[in-house]
Amino acid sequence: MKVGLGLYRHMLTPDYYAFARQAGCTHLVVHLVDYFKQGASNPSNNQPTGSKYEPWGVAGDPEKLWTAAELTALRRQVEDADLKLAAIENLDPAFWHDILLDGPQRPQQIEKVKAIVRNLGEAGIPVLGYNFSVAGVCGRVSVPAGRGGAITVGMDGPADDVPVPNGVVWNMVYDPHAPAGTLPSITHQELWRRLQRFLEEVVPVAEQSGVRLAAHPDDPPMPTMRQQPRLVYQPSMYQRLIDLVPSPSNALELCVGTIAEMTEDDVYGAVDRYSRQGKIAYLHLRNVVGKVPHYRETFIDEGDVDMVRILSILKRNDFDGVIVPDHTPQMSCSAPWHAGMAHTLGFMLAVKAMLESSASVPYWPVQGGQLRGR
Ligand SMILES: [Mn+2]
Repeated sequence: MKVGLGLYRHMLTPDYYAFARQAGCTHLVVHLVDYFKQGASNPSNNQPTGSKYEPWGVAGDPEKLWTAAELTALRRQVEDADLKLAAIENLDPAFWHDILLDGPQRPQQIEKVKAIVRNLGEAGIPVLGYNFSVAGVCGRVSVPAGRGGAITVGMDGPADDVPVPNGVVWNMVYDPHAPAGTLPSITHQELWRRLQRFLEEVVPVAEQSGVRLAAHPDDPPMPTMRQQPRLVYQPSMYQRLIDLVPSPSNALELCVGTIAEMTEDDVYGAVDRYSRQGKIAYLHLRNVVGKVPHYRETFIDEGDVDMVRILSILKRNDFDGVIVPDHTPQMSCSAPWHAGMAHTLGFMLAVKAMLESSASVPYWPVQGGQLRGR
């Protein structure tokens, strides 16, 4: 397993690359979507702006696709900093809103997504993370409920079912001039139909390009949010997604925290099952207390999830991909994001070192995800 760091667009600078190297990372996962309202400055905690139902920001320019030249330059910049570019995370709603919404521009937008996938392949970037979600990440609150009073996010009961306004998808504004009103609700069946069409059209291009599409589950994993269905809100739904279009290029951006928030199954079984199938393109690591709709995100070394057990399972199944910290609670200092990431990375590196150091691991999972010696 490889340890990486996720960087947002405004963080693609020598200082952030140096921070990643200093914290022990070998890989980066990069977000090219601007969640920060295209502002000149960004909050020191580097959390996407927007509140419970306020969009994160305005989507990008639909005509400015991420080109092979731009992506190649980015990969070289990252490699010049002695890191490897493991993945691009998330598609800009400007490129694919009508794929999610089954709108009139869908045919052109499918071609745009195919072009981006080809560009990634040409640039030598092996993975494209995506989140097939209409409402996106929303409905959570930030509260000082973390260890030591750290501000953290979570849910305290079901969110109000505030519908998604026209012109918004995936919690970003793609059409500021959309007529007043809200998106009609669709069924789960219809959302899966849209995903299937998307995969059937894009996965073959991904195969040809040497790129893996990697699906993030719905965060928070409620059956519906904002009167829209969620796609992957139980661990088994990942299997349904994989089986829709069997291909090495139809893979997962497995988010341990989100899966731990789900009400069914257990997170260890899910990590075991999907890593054994070789389906995890890369992994988000974070800890959590509780399950939807009552949970909060925690620091990596506390919470419900035994992270040593998670990483042991991955090691046993020869997972060779990249693991990045997901979000962390905000640490009280002038650089909450850096402090949270350094803390999480230190923990990850320690467990990795322990698993790789010798045969005398304190406990070791046997087949089936069960542990002995506990
Ligand atoms: Mn995640």
